[in-house]
Amino acid sequence: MAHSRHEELGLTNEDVLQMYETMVMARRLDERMWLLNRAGKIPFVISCQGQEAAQVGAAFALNKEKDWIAPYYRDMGVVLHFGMTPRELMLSAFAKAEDPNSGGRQMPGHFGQRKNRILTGSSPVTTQLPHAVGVALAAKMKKEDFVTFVTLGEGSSNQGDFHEGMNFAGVHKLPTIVMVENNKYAISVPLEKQLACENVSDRAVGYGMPGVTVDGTDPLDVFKVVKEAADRARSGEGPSLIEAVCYRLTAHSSDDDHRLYRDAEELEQERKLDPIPKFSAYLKEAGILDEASEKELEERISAIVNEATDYAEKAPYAEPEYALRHVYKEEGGDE
Ligand SMILES: Cc1ncc(C[n+]2csc(CCOP(=O)(O)OP(=O)(O)O)c2C)c(N)n1
Ligand SMILES: [Mg+2]
Repeated sequence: MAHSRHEELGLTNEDVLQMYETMVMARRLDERMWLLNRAGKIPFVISCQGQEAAQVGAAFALNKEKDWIAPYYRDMGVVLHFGMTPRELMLSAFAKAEDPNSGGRQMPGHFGQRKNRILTGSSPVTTQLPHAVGVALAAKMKKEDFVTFVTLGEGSSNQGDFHEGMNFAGVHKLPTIVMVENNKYAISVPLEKQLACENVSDRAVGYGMPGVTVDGTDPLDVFKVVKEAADRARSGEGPSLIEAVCYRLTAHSSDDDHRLYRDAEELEQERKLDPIPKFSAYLKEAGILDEASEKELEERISAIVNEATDYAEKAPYAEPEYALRHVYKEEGGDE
């Protein structure tokens, strides 16, 4: 019997089921966050919907015990795979003291968790790229075998930090992987008003690194190219640029009304490429998933999302004095 695509990539049936489960977990958490926002319970949502395949496919190609990641605000799929829990994501959405990213100070989506090697990021887009490149420089100087993985949106690839980070990584052949999640919009600005070249990946040549455009609605395609980039990085061949083409299925954020700049028809067309039903169909065709096991998976995830929501809703806010922690050096403190 011919091998399935995932077997050709060295992935087992359990691996791809795990991929799917992480994608669905990200989607269901995200959907719950919108409900909580519209119910007035959480202040802000910035979605991963439509980008889960790119995120989870890429994360699976990394070594989550060793590699350092610098995710951007939509990367719920990436941080879930690296070990951030649904409960922790909900604590962040509710801005509670136990939020691992910032103790409830930051907006959601500003991931940062040392124990899972998730670099903390800040709000100016693309600032995470030079940071990831700097950590890759550390890997090279210390002769350690980890790579760094950084993501951003296509609009953010026009920001100066992109050029500076990419150039430095290229010149010094650093072990870093840059993945642009091209969701075709930067808030209200469509792709054709963002770039004069055809693909974001066309820019790689200017930095002396390979650039590849991949279907970001297919986790296996993304896994393949990120794996190749990770192998290159680990063997000293330097950085890679990957453009994962996907689509933003929600408004930019819970504060945006996308009906003002995007037609319903376009959204309907793009919904047909929704990575979740697409990967479910692949798994069913490969005989790995069926109606019954899919229902069981959805119920399991739903219970986890419910538990995470209840826990985070009941959790305490930070004490007001906490606002000063990590800002000034504390007597006797180590931070
Ligand atoms: C330096 C900077 N300029 C502007 C903003 C405001 N801003 C936040 S997200 C965003 C759009 C980014 O679009 P893109 O990079 O395509 O990412 P997407 O949101 O589509 O995933 C902008 C302009 C910012 N955070 N930082
Ligand atoms: Mg975009």
